[in-house]
Amino acid sequence: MVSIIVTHRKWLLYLKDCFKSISEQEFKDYETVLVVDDLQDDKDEFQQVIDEYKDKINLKVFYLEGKTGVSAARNLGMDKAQGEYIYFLDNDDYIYDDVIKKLLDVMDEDTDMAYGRVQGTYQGTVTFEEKRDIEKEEENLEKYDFDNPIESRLTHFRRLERLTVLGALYRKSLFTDNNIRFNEEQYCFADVRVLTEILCTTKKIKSNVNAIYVKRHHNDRYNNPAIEQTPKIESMPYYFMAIDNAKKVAEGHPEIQGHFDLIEAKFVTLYLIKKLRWNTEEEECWENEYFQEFYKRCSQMDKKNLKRRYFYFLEKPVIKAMAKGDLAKVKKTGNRYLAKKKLKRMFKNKWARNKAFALHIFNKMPMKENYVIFESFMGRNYSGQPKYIYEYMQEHFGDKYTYVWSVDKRGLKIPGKHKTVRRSGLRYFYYMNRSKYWILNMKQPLSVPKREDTVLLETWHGTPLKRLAFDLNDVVGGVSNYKDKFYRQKENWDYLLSDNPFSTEKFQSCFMYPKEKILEYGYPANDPLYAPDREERARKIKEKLGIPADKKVIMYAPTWRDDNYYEIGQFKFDLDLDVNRLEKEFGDEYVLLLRLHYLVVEALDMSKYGEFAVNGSAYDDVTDLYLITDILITDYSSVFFDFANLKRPVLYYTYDLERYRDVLHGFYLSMEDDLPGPMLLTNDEVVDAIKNIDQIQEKYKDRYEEFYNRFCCIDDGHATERVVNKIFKES
Ligand code: C2G
Repeated sequence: MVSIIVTHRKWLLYLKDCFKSISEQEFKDYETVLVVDDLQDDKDEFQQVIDEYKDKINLKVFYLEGKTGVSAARNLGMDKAQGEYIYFLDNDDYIYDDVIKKLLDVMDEDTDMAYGRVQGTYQGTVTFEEKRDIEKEEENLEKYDFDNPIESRLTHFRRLERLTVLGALYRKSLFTDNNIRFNEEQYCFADVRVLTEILCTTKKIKSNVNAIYVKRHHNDRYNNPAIEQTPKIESMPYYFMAIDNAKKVAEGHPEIQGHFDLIEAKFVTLYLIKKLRWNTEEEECWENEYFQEFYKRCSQMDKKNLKRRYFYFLEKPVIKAMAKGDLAKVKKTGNRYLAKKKLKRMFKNKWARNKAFALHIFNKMPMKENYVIFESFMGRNYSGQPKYIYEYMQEHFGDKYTYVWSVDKRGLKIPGKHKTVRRSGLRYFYYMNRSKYWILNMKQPLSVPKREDTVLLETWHGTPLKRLAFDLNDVVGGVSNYKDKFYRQKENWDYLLSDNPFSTEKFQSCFMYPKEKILEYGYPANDPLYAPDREERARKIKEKLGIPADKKVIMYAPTWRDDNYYEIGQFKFDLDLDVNRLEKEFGDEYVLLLRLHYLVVEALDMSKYGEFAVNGSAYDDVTDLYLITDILITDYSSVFFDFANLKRPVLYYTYDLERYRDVLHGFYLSMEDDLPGPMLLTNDEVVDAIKNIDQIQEKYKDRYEEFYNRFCCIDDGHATERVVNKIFKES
């Protein structure tokens, strides 16, 4: 029998995935030993999960008493395990259905340990499962050295946190006969000594690289940190303890001991020198006790070991200086090494090159108090709140300010006296550095250093329906360090604009942003929706788009799908709406304006449709399109919050509701109860709804009113004025 030892403290959501993966094992002769350490989930919900899986996975539950920590929990798990083999599985991870079978396949009488592969993911179960076949093929199996377990399990890794007991099946007697246990004082890096001990004790090791253990890297170190995300400064005592203990058990194995020297030396050149360079008052320990500790360690090191691979010639002087305890020299040699790395990056990467110019030259030039830089949707459009703030300033302040627009392509038509800079170009870095004001509607790039005196107004671009940033469990289709980056970006926002009390509330959690810095002033981009001359504006816009004055307009404005992309940030879109059918039904009375999301790079093939369909995707400003729209069809896009200011009908074409809600995003509102229009799942329903639009308006009258009062309560045509007065008059 195999005992699968799971330790749990919190995150029921993950535990369910973990249990599910156990229940799906092909090999059935197992027990699941769950050790609960200081339960932090809701007790009833936890019990429900236990009840659900009790029989399915032969579950035995034990509570850790008088102790805490994963080491103690695993020790208790081993004491309780009745199987001949044990397999450790963390509650937030999961395994493929063939793992236990595959590992047992390679185990024979002489084998004490069979290890598979630990594969990291930032994704949730569902999306990961979908991708796993592709990833399996792409994995480079050659990098695993199967004949040399010490090499492939231990010395292959240069960072201590990579040394893990996970992903392997062990004969239980290996632990009991040799009294191998986890050190209960070791909060982090507890695996290091145990793994070293195992490898020094037995050579009877096999592997099956297709037995895959999926390790979830937590994408939110602020709200949901994994042990491996313990801040370095706090984990250092455990770091030293783990290395010392591992070296002790590796007596008689100089190659293993030498490897730990290498790990320490690498820590100095990869991490410590950066800390010494940008030393802050709160982190003085790097220059004091941790420097002393590494001095002691480096002075005792056998330097010959460092000749091993992965150690570059500019790293050696750093370690030499470290061995002498010469702080000034460590800093000097360390800076030289960092400079070399930076130079290398600069050659490869334009952003890094421009950033260096910014830091060393532009940053030292005086700030221009009257420079304002604007950017909408990362330079893609002349639109949104930045556009209206700019136009208001042009009108009221004229030449008092110098206006700069950051654009990602030439040809954006921007009226008024201004400069344009190409986003990511050198001039962009120059103006970003010298301008006192940044007015943006999306996140700013972190590679552009923001000065202390810069005022960054983050206007954002919509009331959130879909969950955002820190309120998302999984970030599908985003970069793996999305939340880390987001955290640093929002820390630099001086103000965040909000359109209504609902947004103010949500922004506090999803952006982890303080209420005091949120300006609940309404959206400048919605001002034209209240303009007295809006009919006249609408007439001109229709003319510009070639839409006959006597035709009414249906706009289809869907959002993007996180899982449908060419590459990150370059999204595809499959048009599910039956345009030809709509033309047949409504061609006499309406035109259909197709407006894809700005992140979608797909160009619609308009030649397939007649004059009925008008391409609105390349049109800069969606506010203009609202003005000419009689019926809006959308899905999960925040466009309807803004459009509702016009009190015109909205339909929701939500053909993929379940996937969008349950897998990709999740919502802040109930789509069923809160929306001011019906959800439609098929083209038939869309056609019907348009035919009966008057009845629908009547049916949704009260709900629309409620919706309007909740989300459009601040917009009144004067939001821009409020924002400009706050940002520019006050400062
Ligand atoms: N937008 C547009 N055309 C579309 C969809 C969106 O012009 N077909 C613009 C609108 O200005 C809209 C904004 O993009 O208000 C945000 O659109 P969403 O579809 O809601 O997508 P997203 O960029 O994910 O923003 O708080 C809001 C969220 O950030 C959502």
